[in-house]
Amino acid sequence: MAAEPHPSSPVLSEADIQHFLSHGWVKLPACFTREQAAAITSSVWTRLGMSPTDKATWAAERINMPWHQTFSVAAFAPKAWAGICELLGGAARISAGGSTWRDSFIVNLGTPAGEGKTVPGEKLFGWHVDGDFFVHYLDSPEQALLVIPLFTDIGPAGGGTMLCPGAIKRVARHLEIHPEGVSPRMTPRALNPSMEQEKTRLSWFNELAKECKEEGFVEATGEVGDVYLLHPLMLHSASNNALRVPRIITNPPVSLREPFCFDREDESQYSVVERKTLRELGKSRLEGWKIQGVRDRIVPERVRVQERMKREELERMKGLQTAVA
Ligand SMILES: O=C(O)CCC(=O)C(=O)O
Ligand SMILES: [Fe+2]
Repeated sequence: MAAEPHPSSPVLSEADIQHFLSHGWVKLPACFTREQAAAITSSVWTRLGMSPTDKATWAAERINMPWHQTFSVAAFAPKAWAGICELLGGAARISAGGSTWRDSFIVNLGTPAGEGKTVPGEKLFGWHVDGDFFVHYLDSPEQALLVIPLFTDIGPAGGGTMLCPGAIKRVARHLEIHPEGVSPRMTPRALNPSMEQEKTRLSWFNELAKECKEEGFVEATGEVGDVYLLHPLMLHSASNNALRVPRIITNPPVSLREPFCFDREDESQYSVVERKTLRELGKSRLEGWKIQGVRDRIVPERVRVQERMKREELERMKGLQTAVA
């Protein structure tokens, strides 16, 4: 099944595309309304078992919630869907799952100790590239774009995702020289042949972010309805929520029907994301580059954790319904 059709009129200006090619990200404002956001997030606090107005109930700093519902991006946020298609070379290249979003919210509540404290990018320890569920190659289709829809307003130091655009070239180069595949934490296959989830922290990524300090970090701030579209190799990290205004986003993956291609006869067929990858590698074409491993899936620990969380959330929602009835 193909994804939703490609919208006819472009939403990305030439300046947006140039911005993506230079920085690896673009922000599309006002892709959905506050009313839409309010409706889709209406049960978040019941699901969490916390109160938005009582910080004493905020039992965790950040929560990656499980999902209950999926909804069409084209219907919910047509502008975002158009932008996604334009960066990836058209809807026909996107697999069906990539045209839906889920209510798997990522909530950042901050901590009492972190309140009022600004933590710069090089001091964060959560740096990573998304895609904990597959063996990574330069052309991996599983996570073709990183999308961040904002379901709350996010001010500076308000826990917005921190981006590290300078790292894209280093991640791309690492993948180019490891066609045998690397783990989601970038360990070459020879050092982790079974590709099992590594217990080690995100040290490869965290060191990389420190190296990129001079190039600077970008905080994904904005208003409800804004949507960030990021290159799939964009290093990013959760940040400290100094404001302690609850921050809610999601990270819906977009996957492709076929891997990215960096060896196209017809240059006009490169997607914007492919052009950015090539640009970061300083090449116009990767002639003959091929993966030398299997495109394996990995089941991350996250899945088991979220299954348990989902059962707990359903219990809380049932409890609420009983109380109301
Ligand atoms: O919470 C954030 O700002 C980032 C979350 C994230 O990158 C992830 O869950 O993969
Ligand atoms: Fe992430």
